[in-house]
Order: sequence, then C-alpha cells, then structure tokens
Amino acid sequence: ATKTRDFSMVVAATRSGGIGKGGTIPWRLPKDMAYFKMITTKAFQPGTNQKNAVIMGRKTWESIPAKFRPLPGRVNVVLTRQPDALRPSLPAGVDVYGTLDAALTALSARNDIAHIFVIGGGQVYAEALAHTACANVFLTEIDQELDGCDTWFPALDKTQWVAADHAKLERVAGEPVQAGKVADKSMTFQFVLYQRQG
Ligand code: FOL
Repeated sequence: ATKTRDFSMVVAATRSGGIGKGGTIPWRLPKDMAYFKMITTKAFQPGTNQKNAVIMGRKTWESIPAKFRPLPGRVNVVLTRQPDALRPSLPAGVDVYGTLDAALTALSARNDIAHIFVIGGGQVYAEALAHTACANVFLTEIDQELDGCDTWFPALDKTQWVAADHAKLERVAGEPVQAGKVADKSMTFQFVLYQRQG
C-alpha cells in the first residue's frame, strides 16, 4: 500500500465558505497574503536542505499573478488531467501530477520536503478534506460575506475538527502570528488552526 504523510491545507474563506469568484479571489488582504506566504514557506521548520511543498489545482496556478509564480522558496506542484495542455507554459521545476493522490505519494517519498500544503482551489480542497492524512487546516476566517462567490471551501465538521489554541498555532508556525481579529483593507478576519481529532 502507498503511504502518505500527514499534510495541511491553507485557505481564506468567508463565513459561508466563499473563496473565489470568476477565477480569482474577490478580495485583496495583504496581511492574510503575508500570513499565507509565511505559513507555507516556514511552518513545520524546513531544514536547511528542505523546503515545504504547495499542491494546487490548475485553475489556482493560473490565478496566481505571473510575477509571483512559481511561489518562491517552496516546491510548486500543479494538478491537471491534461498535462500536455499546461506544460508548455510551465516554468522548469514545477511538478505536474494527474491526481492529488499521485502528488501526495510522490512528495511523501522525498526527503527534501519538510511538509506538504494543499492551497486550493475548490475542487482540490474538497478532495483533500476527505483524506484522512489531512491533519491541519490553516483557515483565515473572514468576517464579511462577499457577494457572487462561485467557489467554496467545504464546511468543517466540528465533531472532527477542533480549533487549536493560539500558542499551538505559533508553535507550528515557528513565527509570531497576530492573535484575535485582524483588520485589513476595511475587512476583519482571524487566523485559526483546525486540527483533525483522533
Ligand atoms: N490562503 C490564504 N489564507 N489566503 C489566500 O489568499 C490564499 N490563496 C490561495 C491559497 N490559499 C490561501 C491561492 N491563491 C498567491 C496568489 C494567489 C494565491 C496564493 C498565493 C501569491 O502570489 N503569493 C505570493 C505572495 C504575493 C504577495 O506578496 O502579494 C507568495 O509568495 O506566497
């Protein structure tokens, strides 16, 4: 049988789970983006010969501004069932897999990767959440509702997923994290780490 390491998700969502609209994120929150970059790059303390990996769906890859991709300091992995359509435009060093399981299996076998993060979008989050190896969700809980979202993060079953206290979030991050409500661009949100029980 194939063994998969525990992995984590990172997501920002509205109260109802909205994460996207028309192929993009319907807000710009610099403090949340800095948190995303810090967590995916530094959490789980990659050693000097290691990096963290980020797995994303093809649409999420295409949504990242060209100047920011591949996301620096992280191993970038893109999921698509049509690799030939994507590969011509992909920078060298970006790995492509046809399924989430194939990517998780391949990355789990590498000793140059400290931790695996799934970074969306909606289709990939839904599949990853059903995976028992998905142990942590770094959720940015946005207080406002945004009209017109067409892409969603599934509701977390709170009998399975429990919010860690802030000290635990900071231990996992290995960096300070702002506690409580964060105000940014006339919106407010909170950084919460949910962990799967049992
Ligand atoms: N999780 C959270 N908390 N917030 C997000 O915005 C988010 N976005 C995605 C996945 N998980 C998330 C997917 N979308 C970049 C752009 C889009 C994106 C993810 C990352 C990006 O350009 N990141 C750069 C920093 C850019 C900047 O500083 O403005 C990076 O290096 O991480």
